[in-house]
Amino acid sequence: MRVRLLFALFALAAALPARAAPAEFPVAIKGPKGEPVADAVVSLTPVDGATVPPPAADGEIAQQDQEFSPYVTIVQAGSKIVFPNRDKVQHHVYSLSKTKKFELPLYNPGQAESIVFETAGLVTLGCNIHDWMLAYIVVVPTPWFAKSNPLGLASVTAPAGRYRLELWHPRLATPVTEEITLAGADAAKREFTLTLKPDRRIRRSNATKSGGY
Ligand SMILES: [Cu+2]
Repeated sequence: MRVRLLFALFALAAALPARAAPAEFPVAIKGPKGEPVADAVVSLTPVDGATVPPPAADGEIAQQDQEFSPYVTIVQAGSKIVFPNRDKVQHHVYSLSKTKKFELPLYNPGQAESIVFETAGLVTLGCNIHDWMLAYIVVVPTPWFAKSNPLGLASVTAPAGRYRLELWHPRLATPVTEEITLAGADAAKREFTLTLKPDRRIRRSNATKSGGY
């Protein structure tokens, strides 16, 4: 009886139309002069009530050569990020952002603490010892996101549905938001031209680069 019920369920599942396979949504991000923009974050959050799978992978932000690597990290809310210190010097990683406040004081070479980011939002990382160290974590409520490469290209692979597209960049004054529909087939490449603020990152002098703490 039980076996027969199982067969019936399998038959039913096979007869149901399968949800369209995920398709690519490619974007090209440009600056005001048409130059490619790297490190832009594209995320697609369902607005049609579609279920979102839980985070699949942890993130990693290393401290290496007295810099954070990578500069921009995107994770789904609920994800864990590991912070390995690959330097021979101490760091003091901190965030004062309301999305997630934390600090890793007296953070020794070889340490690799991890922190869970429960809430969607922006987290700005700094180091109390090395002023120039700066990185961003964009926590998004969706597993469908991508970061633009040095050619300004990114591609999000997501199932068919209706989404709120959000575009963020460290130098973007206001995030770009719009609603889009993915039909279940690879979409045509969308181009976004962003108005960017000047890069205000602290320049690191050669003296501090070769020195250690
Ligand atoms: Cu540091």
